[in-house]
Order: sequence, then C-alpha cells, then structure tokens
Amino acid sequence: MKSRREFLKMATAGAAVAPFRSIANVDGTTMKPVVLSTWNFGMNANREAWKILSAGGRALDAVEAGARFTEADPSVQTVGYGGFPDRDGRVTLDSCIMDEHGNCGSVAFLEHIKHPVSVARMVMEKTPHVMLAGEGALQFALANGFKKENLLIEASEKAWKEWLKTAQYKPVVNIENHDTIGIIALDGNGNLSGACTTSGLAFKMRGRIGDSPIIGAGLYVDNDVGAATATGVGEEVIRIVGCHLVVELMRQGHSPEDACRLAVNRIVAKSPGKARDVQVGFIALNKQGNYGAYCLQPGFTYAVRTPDTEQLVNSASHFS
Ligand code: SD4
Repeated sequence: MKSRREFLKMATAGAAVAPFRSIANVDGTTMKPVVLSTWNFGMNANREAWKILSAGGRALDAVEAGARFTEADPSVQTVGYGGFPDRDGRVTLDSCIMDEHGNCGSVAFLEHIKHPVSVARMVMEKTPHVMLAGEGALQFALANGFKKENLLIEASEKAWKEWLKTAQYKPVVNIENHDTIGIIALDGNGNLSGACTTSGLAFKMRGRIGDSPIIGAGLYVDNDVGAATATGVGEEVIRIVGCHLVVELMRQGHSPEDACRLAVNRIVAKSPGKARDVQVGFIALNKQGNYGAYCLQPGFTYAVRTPDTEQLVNSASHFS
C-alpha cells in the first residue's frame, strides 16, 4: 500500500482540480491541522486560516480569519462586501460560527456591516443569545465598534438593475462558481470549529434568510465527532437540518464523504422534483482529519489545506 505522502504526491501532480476522493488519513492516524472551505475562493480563505493553524493557533480564529478574507473581497459577489442585493437592492448578510465547546453565534438579515462573521462571534462571546437578526443585529454591531458601510458595489447594483428588467426569480446552479463560504478546521490541538457567511441568494425576497446563519443547517460542529458546512439553495438544506445530519452520520461511523452523500440523498428523497434544478453541496471533516464532500449537481469545488497538500477538489455529485 502506498504511504499517505506518496498518495498525496500522486493526487496533487498535474491537475489543478483533483479528483473527488478524500485523500487524508489513509494510514489511520490523525492528520492535523486541516482546513476545508467551499468553492474556488476557498483557496484564499484557507491561506488566511493556515497562517493561524500553522502557528499552532485555534481553529476558531482560523475559520474567522478565512471567512473575513472572503467577506472583504468585492470580486466575490455572493459573500459580504460586494454581494448581490435582494430584490429591493439591499445587501443583507447571514453568518454563523461555532467553536470546539459547542458555543455558537449567528447573525441574519444584517445590513451595512462588512464582517458579519465577526459580529456572529461577538454574539457568541458577549451575549447570552445565539442569534441576532436585522435591525437588532445592526445595533449590536454598531455598539460593538463595527462601522456602518455601503456594501453595494457598482457591479452588483448593475446586475440587480439588469435583473429588474424581467424580475424573474430563479436560483442559478453554481453561479459563476461563487457562492457561500463555509469553512471548517481541525487545529493542532485536535479541536474543531467552523464558520459560514453569505449574502444569500441573489435577488431574494426582502427578509429572506437562508441556511447559512442557522446552526445545524448551514453549519454544525461537534468536537467529539466532526464538522460540516453547506452551500447552495438554503431552503433545501434547512428542510433536512443538513449539517447536523452530516455530523450525526459521522457519529454513526460514516466517513465524511459518505455522510455528505447520505445527506444529499435525503434531499433528493424529500424533494425529488426540486433536486434536479438546484445545487446543494456539503463539506465535512472528522476528528481524525479525514474529509470529504458531496453535492447534487456537478461543478461544486472545495479547497483543502493540510500539512501535505493545498488543492482544489472536485466534489462527487448525485447527478451527472
Ligand atoms: C443561502 N446557502 O442563502 C446560501 C447561499 C448559497 O449557493 O450558498 N448559495 O441559501
């Protein structure tokens, strides 16, 4: 049998996007640190997270740093600053974070704040609550030193005005491969954390909240077992409480990829009509540093960084 290092060398040679199989931990030992992020832009997020993980830092700090990088990048029009607005032309953000102790914080329908993930962390650390929404979340952020900003950039406003011409609402599968960032990590001390942040579906109804700020749906972490995060049409993820399901399946002994596959199968079973037309992807990481993903439609990628590899991986999909 090939050693893990040899295996990784083979897997990373040549192609920029690797085949979907999980390549961690074939020799049964724990591999750490590990960080996993959704989509192509996850590569940059992982790079930020890695600065913290490789210095022996905490997974919680790493996932927040990774998510913040994407939130601040205006070229990512589905997360944070630069995100596509709702149908009224307002950028509204959803985000959550969860640590190794089961603490969690979340903000939903938050406007004008560039880093909702950090507000979510503050909700977790400074309040007796888990979730703040809308005006209250904004007030909390402003009271805690966050700056009120205009998040609608010219390109996103232009796209919205174009959309208004027909105003036909239909979530697009794999919008330019840019979607929610979900990031999960295992640090050098063997602790897991995760974060998820998004501007939600482009041109959504005003007030719509997706899966991303909902603990158990868009993100779940159990430090005894593993972590999972989701991307895609949040309504389908919420219906099956997707990430909690993935973590519970790992608890039952399923590999990360298998757990993600079974959760995707659940969506297909519950919404056979819709599943054909929408994208949902899960990524998962277990306590041993094994990782995997699964999605509905081809085209979902995720970024992985470990001591041995830094690569973009094509997720396996239900439909071909
Ligand atoms: C949502 N899950 O708001 C998010 C958006 C997303 O691919 O991930 N789109 O439903």
